[in-house]
Amino acid sequence: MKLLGLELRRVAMPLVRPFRTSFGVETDRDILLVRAETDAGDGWGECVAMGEPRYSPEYVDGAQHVIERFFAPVLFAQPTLAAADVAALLAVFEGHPMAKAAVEMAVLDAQLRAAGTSLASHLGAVRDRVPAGVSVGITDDVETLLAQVEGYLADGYLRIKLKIEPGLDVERVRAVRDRVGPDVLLQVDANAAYTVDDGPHLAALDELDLLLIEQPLPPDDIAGHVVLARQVRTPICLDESVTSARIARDCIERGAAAIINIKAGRVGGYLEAVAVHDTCAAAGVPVWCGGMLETGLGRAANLALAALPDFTLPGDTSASARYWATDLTEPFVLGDDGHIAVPTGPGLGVEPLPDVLDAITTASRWVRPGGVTGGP
Ligand code: SMG
Ligand code: MG
Repeated sequence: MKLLGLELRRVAMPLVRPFRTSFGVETDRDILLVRAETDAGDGWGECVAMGEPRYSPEYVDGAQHVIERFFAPVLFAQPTLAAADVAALLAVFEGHPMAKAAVEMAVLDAQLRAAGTSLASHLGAVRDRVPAGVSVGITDDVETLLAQVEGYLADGYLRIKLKIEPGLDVERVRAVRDRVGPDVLLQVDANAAYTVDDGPHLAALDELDLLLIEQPLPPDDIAGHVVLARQVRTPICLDESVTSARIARDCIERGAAAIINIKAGRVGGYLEAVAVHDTCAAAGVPVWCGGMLETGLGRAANLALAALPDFTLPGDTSASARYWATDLTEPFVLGDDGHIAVPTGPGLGVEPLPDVLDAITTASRWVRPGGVTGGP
């Protein structure tokens, strides 16, 4: 396959409700889509970088810039390009895993569409539907939180994840546990808001029978997570810390993580995400698929990934309606059984709906070997 061009397209999508975490509030997404134009056809990628560098150092303007300025020339210089080459070619550039993942996803979609193969089967999926969890943001008051949780359970979600931060944690989670009863799968995500000194405080969560505590400490505090794991009975799950299969192995061997959240954007692509999965599976560590408020494009890819064998916990792979009044693709719906079907068509198995795409596009630039055309 020869890469002929990359379209860097920005779309604006309002969330159905604000999503507050310990690091900020998302109300509208400004999303970078990447279209790979190849001599075998086109493919789509979605960059999960947010507008501001709060979840991680990446942000959407920076991702677009690094793709155009540094990644594109390297990829255009290849006489032929396969998706499996992208990560190695871009490894000369430090960091920017979300930007790298978006480009790899677009090339992979083009390649698989041309071959008539679904992403799920290419990655090694063993399921045709995956259990859906939902991530519930921090709310202004506990009644709003309880109402949202009850609404999601009524929708059919099989697992609830509560965002927490210091001061809005144990009591809030206890209120939810009391309301939903002992059988609902419940977990929390701190997005790195605590320090290792909070161990005794976080141990108060143990009696609430949680599946896991996600990323309590800063991403680089692996040693702190090891200490915490000895103070808290609830399993520690790492998200932000795990940026590669190598780091996943290190976290597991050191006892910093008993469970791992896999996000392709965080680890530089769906192919590295499979490597993280394989590393965890070999170590007997369960994984689940994280979410970054994706459109239907990224959601399709996440569902394919979540169909791999070691994804034994429900992920943040919710239905389109959890995020958007109108999704960019045909909407993903929650089945009566609380599962979402894994796409089966070639590549991602979904495409942007042309009318929706036009309506929400705020800018488009085409990067080609001969130069750049189009808006900002
Ligand atoms: O896509 O449902 C989703 C969001 C899931 O909580 C979620 N993601 O740390 O796991 C996480 C957060 C990161 C994104 S917050 C803007
Ligand atoms: Mg997280």
